[in-house]
Amino acid sequence: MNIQDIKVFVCSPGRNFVTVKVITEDGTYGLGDATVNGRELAVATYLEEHVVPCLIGRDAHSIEDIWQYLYQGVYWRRGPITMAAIAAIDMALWDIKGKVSGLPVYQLLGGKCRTGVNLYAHANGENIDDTLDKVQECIDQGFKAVRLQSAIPGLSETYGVLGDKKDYFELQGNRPLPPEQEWSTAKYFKLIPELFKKARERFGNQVHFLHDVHSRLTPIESAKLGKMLEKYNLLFLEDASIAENQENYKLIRHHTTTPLALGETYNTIWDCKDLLQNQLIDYIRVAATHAGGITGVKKISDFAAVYNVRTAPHGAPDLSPICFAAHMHLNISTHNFGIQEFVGFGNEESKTIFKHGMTLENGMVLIDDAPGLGVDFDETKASEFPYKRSYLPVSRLEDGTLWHW
Ligand code: CS2
Ligand code: MG
Repeated sequence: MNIQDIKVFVCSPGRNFVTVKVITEDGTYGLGDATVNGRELAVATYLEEHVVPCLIGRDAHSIEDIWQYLYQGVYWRRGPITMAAIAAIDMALWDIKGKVSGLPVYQLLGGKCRTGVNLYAHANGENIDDTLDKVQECIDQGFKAVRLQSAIPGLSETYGVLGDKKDYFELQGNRPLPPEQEWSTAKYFKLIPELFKKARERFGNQVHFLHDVHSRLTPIESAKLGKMLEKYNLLFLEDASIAENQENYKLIRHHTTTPLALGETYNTIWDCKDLLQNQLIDYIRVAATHAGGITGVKKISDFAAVYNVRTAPHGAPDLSPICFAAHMHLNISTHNFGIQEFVGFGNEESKTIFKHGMTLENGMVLIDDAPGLGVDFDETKASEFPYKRSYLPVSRLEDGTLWHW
């Protein structure tokens, strides 16, 4: 069943998404997500200019060979742009294989290991009490795990806090240039232990707590924070320090038993191999869109299983419902799945474009048995929301030093 055409769509229903549609000679098509937040056109061009011409006429069933062809067959390997392009093609080919076989992709991956996919929700507050009120809202909605992020007194904006925006789509908006945000580790350290102390006092152990440091601490600072939070028994502390140097996590691991999660910025197994085989983390957070698709994530997940590391796929609003669906098929069929980040199925505009049968029930996502990934994409609707350049923020210390956002 040969590939006849491949289309790339960039739309912006509140935020940009890059969607790939692979069409076979008999008209069967598959969908993939290639969204790299803030670099969308780089991926779209990579696909249209360098990948699509090489795939026309190839057998759509040859998923592994096409993956290797696009990965090993290219001299300039790895990186977010290349791997997102491979990811989108890979997701689309799995979608096609499911549709042709009449099976949901999870059946092709080994079938169900669980009834549904456990989630963690986001509680983002302007201060500690506001954050705890948001935790209560998540509990009321049935979530059993909640990530807490709070504004930091003395800092105008910080990662993960919505401020006066109603959702992440509005927060990301279409920033003409990267907004600059201030960071102070000292001010952060004053707040975070107090946040989790108050959270445990108010909620006891009824829910799991998580926190995303977003790579802002040096390893010894991460170790210190991990130690300070041990008594609050987090499910995991995410991106405790920058991900590029896997050695950082030897130092952090040496000092604290707070479980560690990392990996949303990783693109290949090579980025996390040392972390996994040395058991320096407890959860690997690679996303299908950023780590080479279903094929790429499966390779990493199986390697992680050897070292008792569970998966906790990235689930931010810049991953489209197609990526989220790919995660559901992976999560329900991966034995060492841990937990899935969940920020909703998108805003009202994006729901008119991306159609799916996934449902939210009691803090879990349930997927239906539609063949393939179970998501559809309305090209006409998508064209009503044209691309708008947008940037992620840049972070600086109070003295102006450029820092990790
Ligand atoms: C965050 C992301 O969800 C998370 O864990 O780290 O929201 C991240 O900031 C975005 O995906 C960046 O585009
Ligand atoms: Mg994160």
